[in-house]
Amino acid sequence: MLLKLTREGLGRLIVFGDWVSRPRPVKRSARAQESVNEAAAALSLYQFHACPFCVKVRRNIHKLNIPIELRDAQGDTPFRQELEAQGGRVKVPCLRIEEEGEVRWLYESDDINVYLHQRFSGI
Ligand SMILES: N[C@@H](CCC(=O)N[C@@H](CS)C(=O)NCC(=O)O)C(=O)O
Repeated sequence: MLLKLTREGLGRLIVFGDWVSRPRPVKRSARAQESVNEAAAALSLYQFHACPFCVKVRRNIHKLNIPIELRDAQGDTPFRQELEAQGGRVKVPCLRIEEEGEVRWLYESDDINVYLHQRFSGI
């Protein structure tokens, strides 16, 4: 119980720290941003609000200015069940990627950030 509270408190502190120190999002031409927005429609991030690994990925998403849908998988939610049933396990963050009719579930915050950088930082 105490451990859970400490973890939750620390998570919230990290969320606050992120909020006060967020980097500015990149600016693109309207056309480039539109193409990013279109690509982002095929992505969604399964996450917990106060998870430090999720904060790391959300920070990157914010900086790269990608409108990715965030899906809260904490508690007994449909998104949690979806993550477990289709992704294979409840671990966040996890990026759901739809590609040519196929769905891929990418776990690990570092791998997600590398993927997003490779795909969006040059646009
Ligand atoms: N190495 C992973 C660590 C992710 C991790 O430990 N996530 C925790 C939340 S902070 C989790 O999903 N735990 C499973 C659970 O709480 O059910 C990463 O960098 O993404």
